[in-house]
This record gives sequence, C-alpha cells and structure tokens, in this order.
Amino acid sequence: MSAKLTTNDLEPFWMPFTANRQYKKAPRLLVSAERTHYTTDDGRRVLDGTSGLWCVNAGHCRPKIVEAIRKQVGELDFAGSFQMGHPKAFECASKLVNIAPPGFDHVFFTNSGSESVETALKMALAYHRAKGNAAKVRLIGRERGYHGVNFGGTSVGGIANNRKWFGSLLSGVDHLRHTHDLVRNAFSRGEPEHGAELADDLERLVALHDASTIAAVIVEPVACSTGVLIPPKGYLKRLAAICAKHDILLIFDEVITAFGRLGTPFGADYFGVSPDIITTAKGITNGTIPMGAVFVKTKIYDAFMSGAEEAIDLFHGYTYSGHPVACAACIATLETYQEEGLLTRAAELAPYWEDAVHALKGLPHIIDIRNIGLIGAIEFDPIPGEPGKLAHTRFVEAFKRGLLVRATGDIIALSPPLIIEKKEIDQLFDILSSVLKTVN
Ligand code: PXG
Repeated sequence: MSAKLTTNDLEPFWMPFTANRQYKKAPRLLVSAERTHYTTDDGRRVLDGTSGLWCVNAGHCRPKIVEAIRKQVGELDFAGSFQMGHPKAFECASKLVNIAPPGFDHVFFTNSGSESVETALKMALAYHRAKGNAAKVRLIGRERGYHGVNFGGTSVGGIANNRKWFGSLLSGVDHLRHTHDLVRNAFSRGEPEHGAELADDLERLVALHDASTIAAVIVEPVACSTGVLIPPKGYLKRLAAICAKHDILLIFDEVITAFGRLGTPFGADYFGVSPDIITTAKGITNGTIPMGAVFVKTKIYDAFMSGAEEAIDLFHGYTYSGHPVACAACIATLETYQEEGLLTRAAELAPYWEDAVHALKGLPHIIDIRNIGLIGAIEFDPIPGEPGKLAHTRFVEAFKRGLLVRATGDIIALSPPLIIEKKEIDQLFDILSSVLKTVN
C-alpha cells in the first residue's frame, strides 16, 4: 500500500477513540518523524506538540534507540519470562530501579499503561491477602481519572464516557471527588493554591466503607487525559498521609508523569510524595515498542516472598512481560535520557514554557490556562449544545498549519518532546495563537 490512501483503504481499521466516519472523510496521515517533527503524507512538516500520545519524550526516531531495537530483534527475537529469562530483562529492571524514587526496588513488566494499572490493582489486592487482611478488597479511584481501558482501570477511572457503555464494571469500587475548581483556581501557574482539603474526601469514603475493607487508592499525580488537572498544593501529601494512617496502599499512575515530563524523573519526585506502587508505560521506551512497568516498594515485594520457595509468588504476568525487544528499547531510551539530561530538562524549560502558554490569555473563548513541567492546557467555554467542537476544530486547523496538539473535551493539551528548543516553543505558540484568534 502506498503512502497515499483512498477512502476504501481506510475502512477496515476501526480506529481507537476516534470518530471513524468523520476521520475517514478527511484523514490526517503521518508517514515519518524525526526529533520534534512529523512529516505528513503530503510532505508537510508538523511540530509535535504532544510527544506522539505523551510518549516520545526524547523526540522521534532517535538513532541509539532505533539501532538497539534493530540489533535485538535480529539477535534474540523472543524469550519468555515464565520460569525462564534473558539477560536484558534483568539489566532493564536494574536500570529502571536505579532512576526510580527511593524505596522502589522491584519492577514488574507489562505491555501498556492499561496493563500496568490492572497489574497494580491486582497486586494491591493480593498484597493485603498475603498479609492476612483478605477483607481489604475495595479500590478507590477519582472522578475524571484515566487509568486505561481494561476492566479494572475503567472501573477506577472517572470519565463518564469511558464507563457508561461497559456495564456495571468491577464491584467494590468508589471514587474521590476530582480537584478541578475554576472558580478558585483559574489561570493558576503550576500547582493551584486551593483544594488540598479535597484529599479529606478519602476520610469520607473510609467512614462509609471502613478502612478494613479498602485495599488501595489510585490517582494520577497530574490527571492528563481528562484535560490536565494539576493537584492543588499539598493535596497529594495529604492523600498519602490518610492512606498511611489507614493501611491503604497508594498507587500513583505515572503512565504520563514518569520519565521526565514534570522535570523530575517521576511525578513522585516532583511532589515529594512516596506512594507504594507506581504504574508506568509510554516514555519507558520513548514510545517505540509497547512496554509498561509497575514499580513496587520493598514491603510489597517482600509480602509475596514469605511462602514456600518453590511456590509461584504472584499468579500474574503476560506472554510479553520483559520482551527482549522492548527491554532493548527501554535500555537505550534510559541511556538517551541520561546522556542528554532529559529527565530534568523540563525543569529548565518550565519557566519559559509557563510564560509562553499563559501569554495566550485573553484570546477568544479561553476560560483557563494551566501548566506544570512541560505540560500545558487551555480550556475553552463550550459552545452550547456542542461540547468538544471548538477544541476539535482548533486541533484540525492547527494540524493544517503545522502543529499537532491534543484535543480532549473542550481542552487543548500540550506536551512536546523534552528535547524541544525555545525557538520551537515560540513557533508552537505562534501557530496556536493564530489558530485561536481565527477559529471561533
Ligand atoms: N494511565 C494513564 C495515567 C494514562 O494516561 C493509561 C493509563 C493507559 O495506557 P495505555 O498504554 O494502555 O494506553 C494512560 C494512557 C491523551 C491520551 O491524549 C492519554 C492516554 C492514552 C491515549 C491518549 O490524553 N493515556
């Protein structure tokens, strides 16, 4: 099939999270990429304002990573990890725990963020059972949270459209209130001032269900998919303290915030909060090969190591857990991040980025602008009766003018590769502001 596709060629692929009929009438196709830019099928360069889908943190087609993948697939294409092993999986795990926050000394491999979430939730349940607290079975998520698309993640997730089609989901799940508060916090720079007390919502759920029935709380340190909700100052620390008080495990879903997005290796580092389990994916291989990893504290791993030595300790895993090609990609990715200082580069760029995104204030329909690390979001007043239309139209127009942004609801989210230069940040906001001025 050539790069030029006709409508019929487009039909068989049922695209995820896409308005298929609308897209196929006017497709947007990418055929190659290098560093901060994509190239389209009609030969236009497009600045990647979204790091793919929040995953290509070191920029596209980085030679070291590409070469490591090529070499690995020709040398050892597959080896399983059930009662067998290959050296790269162990090397990869060691390298990952070396950059993880203190106390995280084991990783479990998956193939995606969704699988990392399922794994973490199952670990939390099994942990309490192994400790003799088998009644701790409830899982707590948060309104507007996104934890992937499998049944556990959908159940603890809090985005109504992602839930309502799919039946009654897991039982024994409840949700904290979300933290979005435009009345008090609109146009905050970085962490908003107001709302730490929303963490006390967990005490409400403890009063309702009793702590003896609650296994874990899962939250994204920054809730990105729903349109970038940044935690109020002190909120995550307060949530962690309440979890600790009640022996409830705290899971940070860092599928987006891990690997430098906030200017620290992990979101846990940024907020100075130490959860019990961290889920990751995306940036772990710079988006090149599907992979996820669940990081656990010593106490979690140890809880599973008290039975007979010859007994399997965790009845869970995937054919491709620790896939050799993914591990090679991950190792080369971590080396690239380290060689180029990318796990902290967002901290250097953040002040410039913050000024650039907040300079959009005053353009038509903008009701909020928010930022943290190398993430920005612009929220629009919805067109009555047509939720999401304005952001979508503006996203389509930005793409035509050479910029890829992510539209979600009435919000445009930005998360460029961490290698972006200041002049490219200027270029990004030149295009975006011209779109926001003209598309209303
Ligand atoms: N947890 C979090 C916090 C995520 O952001 C997942 C789990 C699921 O990961 P997988 O690899 O199963 O897709 C995610 C994924 C967007 C967008 O534009 C965000 C995600 C995926 C696709 C688009 O906001 N996040």
